[in-house]
Amino acid sequence: MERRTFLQTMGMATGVMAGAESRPNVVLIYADDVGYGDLGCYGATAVKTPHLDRLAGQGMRFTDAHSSSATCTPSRYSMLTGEYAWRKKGTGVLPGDARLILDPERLSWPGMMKRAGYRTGVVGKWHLGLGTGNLDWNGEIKPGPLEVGFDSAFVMPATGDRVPCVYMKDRRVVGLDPKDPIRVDYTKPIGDEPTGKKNPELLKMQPSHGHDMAIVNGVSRIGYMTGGKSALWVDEDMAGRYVEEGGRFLEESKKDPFFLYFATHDIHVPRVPNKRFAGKTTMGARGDAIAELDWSVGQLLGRLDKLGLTKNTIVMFSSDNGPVVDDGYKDAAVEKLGSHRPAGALRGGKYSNFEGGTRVPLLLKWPGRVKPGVSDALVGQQDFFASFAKLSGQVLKEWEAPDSVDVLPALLGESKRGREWIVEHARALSIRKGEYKMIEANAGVMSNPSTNTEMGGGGKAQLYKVSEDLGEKKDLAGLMPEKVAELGALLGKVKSGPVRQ
Ligand code: NG6
Ligand code: CA
Repeated sequence: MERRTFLQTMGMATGVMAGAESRPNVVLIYADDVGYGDLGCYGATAVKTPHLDRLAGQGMRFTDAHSSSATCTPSRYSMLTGEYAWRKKGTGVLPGDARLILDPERLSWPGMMKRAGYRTGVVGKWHLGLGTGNLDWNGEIKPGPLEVGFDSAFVMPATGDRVPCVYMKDRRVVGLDPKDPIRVDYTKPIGDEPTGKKNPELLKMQPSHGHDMAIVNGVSRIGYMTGGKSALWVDEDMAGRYVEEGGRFLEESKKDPFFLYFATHDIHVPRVPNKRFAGKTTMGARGDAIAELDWSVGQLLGRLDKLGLTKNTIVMFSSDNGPVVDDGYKDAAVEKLGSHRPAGALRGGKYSNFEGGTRVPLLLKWPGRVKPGVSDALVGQQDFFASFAKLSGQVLKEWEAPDSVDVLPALLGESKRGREWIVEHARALSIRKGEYKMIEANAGVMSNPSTNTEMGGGGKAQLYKVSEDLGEKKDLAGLMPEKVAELGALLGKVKSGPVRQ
């Protein structure tokens, strides 16, 4: 059965377009842990982001765009599958030795783009698991990115703070010497290798919480690993390496329509920017990582210009979850934060049920088609799937991308209307509809002292009128029980299965 969306029923969907216009190149620059207030174009003044600000000035800037979740793995899962991650067990933040959580049998966003004739590539952070369990890092690694719709991949398996600290190209670890095999263990130290816990004297940056296991490049990580010495990454070179690999993909793909999912490590911990950026902002390592991220964006935009591809390439920028200042290393981000507000006017940040958890920057530029502007439309990253399916004339089956809404007219700035409602996912689920947001009753804490995050936990449902109270200061649940019940009923329905809009 074909699906009809709310917008189609309303006669508002954009028609399928002919010629090159229907298959523009697509580059998604997906940053890590960048908050709603972290970029100049979203009000930051303490750190400069000229390239991102230029991107914003040349395209659409969204004020109510959301990652599906307040952490990385579930956001990426939802974006690539078009299905809310909280529907599926095992989609929380993954260890570096987790098995692949995407189902190769199901159509993914890149798989759909491929079907539409695109060359697809991923560069950067993966964090969606690899293999089927008990992975041997020294052999062919699959299933992985290539099995779920990417034609090429240059990725780090999980995160910068999780072992193994190596890059993978397609199905192999890059630069591995077979005589020095990699072993990974997330349960116990391997042999008597030094660890952050035992050997703090070997570290160039101390952990503040967690992150006291294997030491790689003077930084202790989550998980234990040995071997693979010739393959270990150098954190200071990571952004440059991704830019180089992203550029290579663009160069190799310039004749096809292409889709590049460019997932930066910046500005996640450990924040170890290149010496060109280290110490160059007033905000410590976190500010320096923002500057490095902005540089990466500039490099990719420059590359598109050089290849003559700018006009018919959609470049999007967004983040996988809200901001966090201390995420486990003593990198002076807290001390040097000054008056900078990573989540802008929002409450909470990464991990939080409040808007700071999932409301993130979203920029979209397409010089050949989209007029610059600012949009308040409610959109989610899980909507890219259905929206780009529409743009490239792909018809999705009822069960494909079940939680993805075609918001193409909003993304292209042709309609002010995006979704009607959205579910936000952190420790608890919240639902936003119209002017209100309801956070369901949950067993979570009100604040997390290690990351200093307002989590929004609590045993009773909370209700905020976000249209007026963006900072979610005034809980109206007691005053408006009927609104709580109405939103609770909708959330209940969505929990029991996808609800079209
Ligand atoms: C947490 C880590 C944090 C970060 C996060 C995942 C500790 C104490 N904290 O468990 O540092 O890695 O997981 O971040 O280990 S994410 O952006 O990939 O979701
Ligand atoms: Ca993240």
